Amino acid sequence: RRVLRGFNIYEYHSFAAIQEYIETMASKHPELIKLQTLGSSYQGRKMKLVKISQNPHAGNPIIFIDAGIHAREWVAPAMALYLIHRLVMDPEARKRDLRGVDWYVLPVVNPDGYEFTRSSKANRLWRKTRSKSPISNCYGVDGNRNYGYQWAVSGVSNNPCDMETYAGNKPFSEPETQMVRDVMLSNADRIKLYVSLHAYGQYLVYPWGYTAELLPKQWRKLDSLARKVSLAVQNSGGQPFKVMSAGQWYPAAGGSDDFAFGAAHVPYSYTMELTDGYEFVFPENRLRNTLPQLYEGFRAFASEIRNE
Ligand code: ING
Ligand code: ZN
Repeated sequence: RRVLRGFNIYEYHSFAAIQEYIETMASKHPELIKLQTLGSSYQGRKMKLVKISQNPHAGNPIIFIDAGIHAREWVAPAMALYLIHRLVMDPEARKRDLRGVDWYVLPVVNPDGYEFTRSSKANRLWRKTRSKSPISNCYGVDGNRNYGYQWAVSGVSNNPCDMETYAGNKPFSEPETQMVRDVMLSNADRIKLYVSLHAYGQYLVYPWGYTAELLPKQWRKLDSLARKVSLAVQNSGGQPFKVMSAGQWYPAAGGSDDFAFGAAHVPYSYTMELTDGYEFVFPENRLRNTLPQLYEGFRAFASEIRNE
């Protein structure tokens, strides 16, 4: 299904095309979409938060979704964009899923890395940001080890040349993670649910990530909401999620979900690892089947958050 001048929502797009899609959607639906410019990435790409609401003055609970903190996980930005598409273009979804909740979506947290994985001369499997290390000749920080809650206590590398889990030289060293932090902190009283979209493995995990210890009181609520979401995806023909705490899967500190829960006090905070069976390079021709199945999970999230 083609929307907005030939933009196919079931394809992977450049960051520039994603920005143009968002701008066009916002200008065609000003009653529903407000864009907030958060700042610029390390290389100067403008980051825009997409705020979707039927009544921005109602003070509704906010569902905050981000995607693409890891450059190679292209299915995550594709899902974030599909969310925007459905919430705005599908009259059923608009009526049902925007009732009593506002959606804030940041589709590409790491645009510099994303563009790096798209350029033919570079590395399709790059994960990190693209900032130059001040203490070596290497590039990039793992954005999902850079958040300032229990920073670097487990599951990180201190080596700027590590390709996977370099935590940065301090918490929030990266402009990209600073921007997400500021969205969380400036809306902390209203954000009821935070979901960070990643790939791969079809996991839906909740804090803590920095330790394998379970949250004493809250883990059951986080677990049971995740299982409802998993069931909704399964009922629409998708794969169920493996549900657990992130640290039980593998402990790693400095993740965005730990910061949302621990520092911004977001009561429901998750990392969602989309798709299973294709690792990081999820085939473009499977998006048409997979994104609508996953959407049913977000619909389930919304109906539970609304009734909280
Ligand atoms: N996985 C996540 C990562 O950042 C994760 C898993 C989630 C770790 C939350 C810690 C906290 O390593 C991928 N695929 O990026
Ligand atoms: Zn990831």
